[in-house]
Amino acid sequence: MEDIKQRMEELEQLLEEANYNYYVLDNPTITDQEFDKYLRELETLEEKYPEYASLNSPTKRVGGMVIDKFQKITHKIPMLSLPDVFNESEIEAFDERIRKSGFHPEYVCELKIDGLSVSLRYENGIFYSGATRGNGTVGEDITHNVRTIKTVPMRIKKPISIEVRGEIYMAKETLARLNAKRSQNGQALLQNCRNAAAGSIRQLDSSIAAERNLDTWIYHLPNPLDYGIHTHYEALEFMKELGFKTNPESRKVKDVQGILDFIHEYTEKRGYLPYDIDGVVVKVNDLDMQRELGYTSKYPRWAIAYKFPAEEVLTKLTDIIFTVGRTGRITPNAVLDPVIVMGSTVKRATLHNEDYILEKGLKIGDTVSIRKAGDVIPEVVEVKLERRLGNEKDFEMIQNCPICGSPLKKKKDQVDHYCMNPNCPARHIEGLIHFVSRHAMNIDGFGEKIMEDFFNLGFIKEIPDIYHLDVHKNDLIELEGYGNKSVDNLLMAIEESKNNSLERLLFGLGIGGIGDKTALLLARKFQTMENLMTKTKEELLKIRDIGPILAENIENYFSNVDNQALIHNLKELGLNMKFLGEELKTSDDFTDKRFVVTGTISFMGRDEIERIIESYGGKASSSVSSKTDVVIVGENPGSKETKARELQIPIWDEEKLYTILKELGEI
Ligand code: 3B8
Repeated sequence: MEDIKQRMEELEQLLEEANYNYYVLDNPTITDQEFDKYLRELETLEEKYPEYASLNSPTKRVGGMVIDKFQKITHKIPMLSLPDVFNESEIEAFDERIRKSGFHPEYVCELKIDGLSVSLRYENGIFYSGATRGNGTVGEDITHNVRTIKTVPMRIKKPISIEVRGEIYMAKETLARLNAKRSQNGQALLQNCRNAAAGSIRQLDSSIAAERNLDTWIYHLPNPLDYGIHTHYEALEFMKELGFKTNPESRKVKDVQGILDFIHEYTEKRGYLPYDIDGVVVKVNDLDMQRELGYTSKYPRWAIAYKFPAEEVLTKLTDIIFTVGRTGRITPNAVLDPVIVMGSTVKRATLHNEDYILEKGLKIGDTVSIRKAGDVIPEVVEVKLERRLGNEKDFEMIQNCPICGSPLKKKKDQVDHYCMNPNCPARHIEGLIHFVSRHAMNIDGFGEKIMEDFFNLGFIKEIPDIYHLDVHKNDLIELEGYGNKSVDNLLMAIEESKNNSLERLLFGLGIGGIGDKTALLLARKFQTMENLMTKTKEELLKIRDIGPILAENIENYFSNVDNQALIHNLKELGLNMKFLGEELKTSDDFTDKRFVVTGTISFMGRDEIERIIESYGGKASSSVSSKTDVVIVGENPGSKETKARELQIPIWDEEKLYTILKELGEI
């Protein structure tokens, strides 16, 4: 036993060391195969001997721990933020203030990482907790997620107790990859690296943080005196020696000129760094000096954060076009001569509403400055009046819906205009979004926003247009946010959806009252679209679970010539019109009966039992009523059994269920 415990400790150390060399030093010492081999050996041992498994084992870095809420952690030393400055004169004022106190400071310049601050605590060299800044006094316990960050050591090189602080961030490339995936799935894009990192850390399930490949830069030691350290720069070196990832760009400078040089250098280099920075942090290097300068109620007096100005680029506003949302809301959009802002091409920017345009005084043909709000969403900052030539056109708000032509209304005290026509084709969007949605045709990568874009661009007006989208392929690739690859994936998903089983199409058509369950029932019962289309109300009513309203809706839908044409059209386009799912088995015991399963069945899980019931055309529900045919009762059944007895509903015990399943060959 001692041997095993020892081997497990050895493996932990070996893997942790390999992790450090790979992620922090960027200098792998063993191959991936070796790493996996050791990791698997440790996993196997941990499964067999959970009593020896360490909470900070390298196996825990893949996540899997789920908490139900964030606990609070009180910071022993408050976790403050830095005062922002925006120009050279404010930096000079900072230096002057310090010199006036009689000091001759040396400074350390650091990159200001755009992430979220974290405090890490270690007890006797072992990782103990991770906490957010919170309000500076009390933060949130994010230990489970921090453990998944590969550059956070689970044991440091000295067996000491220590707190260090730094920034959790997401690399630019990681964000790009994550957003590409989100765009394919129709999810909203994450605005910037900071939001992405913060969102990942705020997850209760640590598997999500683990997948997000977060990283750290450690830059602050709250208790330097405990370790006999006298300058901030030494503190950085000390933390690096302990195994933390400290930023290699940090530099000692002698004076304001040194600070300005550093700022200019990184204003240039910023775009080439693999992570986002939003400025430069300047700290007094000498720790005695820091202590004497002290703190205000909010900030240290010995450090400032210089923030880079947002990059602004000039371009021409060539037009203002209007789009209609799902709710009928009208949005004006700036059409711009394409320009590159912070690394990507901008051709459009939202102008929000009429008032926004009037406030900015925009005319068509104006030269405007563009920047990216939150570094992602393009925004028109202002018009360059000095560039006006006199031939610019006044902006005029439209009075009619660009889609249906009906008059627009502005609701009282609101800024937005709406198309009020409930039959406006813009409202079709809702039906189109439903058609591609998960439980309907399940077209991966086709979210609400994408449908709105395609609709407004006129690429998709009716359901069949979805299957003609390939003719717009080149236009799509040109659009912001849709790369070559994501367009290919989308077109492929659309093509694949043609093979869906009938029930998905049936549900997707949006026939009143037909949910996914009813669609499945109908598809299974009638097998083909053709067969279903010719059924009368009376024939439909014979099916259990189809009432008079549903039967009428179905009959009405299929007797409408437009709908018949739509289905014909879809068939021509190659959509499958047959039921492809599993055939129902039948059994006198299960078919067409309603069941409630309650209590614990010793030989099978409830989900499995319900699945079997449904595979015979029975129905499993959760509450007992007079409509229930059978209640299956396991151990500790509770009130459902009592109710069944009150209502005199037949009860099956474990044995009875077992016998029936055995006879049917299900076990
Ligand atoms: C003291 C020192 C706050 C910070 C600090 O890259 C303090 O040092 C702080 F009260 O917020 N974002 C950095 C960064 C942030 C801080 C810091 N150093 N490099 C950053």
